[in-house]
Amino acid sequence: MEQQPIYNPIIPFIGTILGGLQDGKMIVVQGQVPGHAKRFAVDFQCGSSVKPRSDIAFHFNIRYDEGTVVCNTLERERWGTEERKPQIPIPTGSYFELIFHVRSYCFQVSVNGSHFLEYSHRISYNRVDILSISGDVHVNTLTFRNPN
Ligand code: 9QG
Repeated sequence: MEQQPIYNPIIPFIGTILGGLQDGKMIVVQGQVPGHAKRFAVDFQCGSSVKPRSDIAFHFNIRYDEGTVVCNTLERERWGTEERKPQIPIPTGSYFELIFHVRSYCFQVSVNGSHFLEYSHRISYNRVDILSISGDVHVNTLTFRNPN
């Protein structure tokens, strides 16, 4: 059974990814970045604990204030080595579609239909059960597509 889309979630958003992640699963985020945006993040988390903080398998963070995208993993409350791509794929003030495609070896991220980056798994994607979205972003629709 496919998870129902989520419309206009309040940000920060934290919600369950029903059935977790599998090779081929896609999470689609459609929204708009406000004109004044400094940063926003999409986090694929292993639980929703605040203290101690849950592991984050994949932190995808667009930093307008630094002109870069930062990707990382939080494990045992520590950030690993950042993978930076010094490019802003979504201008402030614009609508976007971000697709996170789970593959066996990585997360593939595309923006507005174009491949943007890949992030190799550092911790097993099957531990991920929570999606969190925070920072300067409006989300209109969150869609979950299971592999066939
Ligand atoms: O700064 O960098 C990614 O490597 C940290 C940030 C942290 C992450 C991290 O403070 O911020 O972007 O979830 C977090 O803690 C976010 C908001 C070295």
